[in-house]
Amino acid sequence: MGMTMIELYTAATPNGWKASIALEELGLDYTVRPIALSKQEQKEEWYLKLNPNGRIPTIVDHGNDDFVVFESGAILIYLAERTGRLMPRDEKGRSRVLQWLMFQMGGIGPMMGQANVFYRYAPEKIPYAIDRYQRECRRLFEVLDRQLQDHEYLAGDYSIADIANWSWVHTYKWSGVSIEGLTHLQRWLAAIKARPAVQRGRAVPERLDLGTDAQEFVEGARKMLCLVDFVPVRCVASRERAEELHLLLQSLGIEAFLSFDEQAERGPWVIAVEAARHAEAQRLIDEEEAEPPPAPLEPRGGRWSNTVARKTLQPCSVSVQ
Ligand SMILES: N[C@@H](CCC(=O)N[C@@H](CS)C(=O)NCC(=O)O)C(=O)O
Repeated sequence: MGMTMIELYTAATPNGWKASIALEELGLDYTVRPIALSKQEQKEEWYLKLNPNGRIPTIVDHGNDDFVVFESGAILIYLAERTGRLMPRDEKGRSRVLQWLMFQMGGIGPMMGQANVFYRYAPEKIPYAIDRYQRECRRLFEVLDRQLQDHEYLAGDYSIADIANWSWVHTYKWSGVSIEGLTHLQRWLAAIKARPAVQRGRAVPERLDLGTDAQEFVEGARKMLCLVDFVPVRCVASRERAEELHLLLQSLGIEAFLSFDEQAERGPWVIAVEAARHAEAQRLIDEEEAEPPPAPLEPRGGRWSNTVARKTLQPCSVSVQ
């Protein structure tokens, strides 16, 4: 293949690892240009010229007239074809690899990606969406498990199909999906993880330890998804109380979300508000929560209506929506 000097534009995410793992497995000479997803660098004009989709990864092959390839699946095929490795050349063998590669590109990747969005990053926890994507991931994992029952790897020898699927599936915990009982999948996950080239590729652009950097990672992902504007202000035990406070905030023109988090300390109902009005909302909620219940005890509803009236009289805290 002659001199190959590949430039890899990437970030520490499953789609990025597919490219770096393949480059490591193939022993190709490459340089890494990290892309700061949380700063939206992937949407900058110069980068869109390389990758019209504004996502990572992208490669530029300076050993082939500066040829640019975007879409991780296309990058894997390109590298395999350039080197004649990690994918058989015969029609059927090649097709088998492409089938499992497409399975990852059209199934595993999008479903785990959505599971992450709704389970990890969304300010509002929508049980239906979380459940739907996690179930679909589990179903896809079972498909892999069945294939791996009588195949050491997904399609013949170790190939780009294994690299693509492994890069996503090994992050199953982050998506909140169990691999319990999927013994063949577990065996395959461990075997691929043990490969030195996989370990080197997985550490590109830098090692991201989800255990310690989890919060930072979530913040980064939220910024990337433009969800950064909502921050939690209070957890309360009852849904009714959460709804009352939600209503109060809304009546003052403060955008708020309710979410459900079983692990929340004083939860499980979490009230999140737009960051720009966080201090104001916090003060208000602290005041509300400190107030003793009014007497005489009417059914809730009248409970803080006076406060609403009082607050709405202050012109500066009212905004028209
Ligand atoms: N189908 C694309 C998906 C790439 C993709 O979604 N990349 C994510 C990181 S895993 C990304 O760049 N996200 C940035 C954004 O959404 O702006 C591929 O396989 O290359």
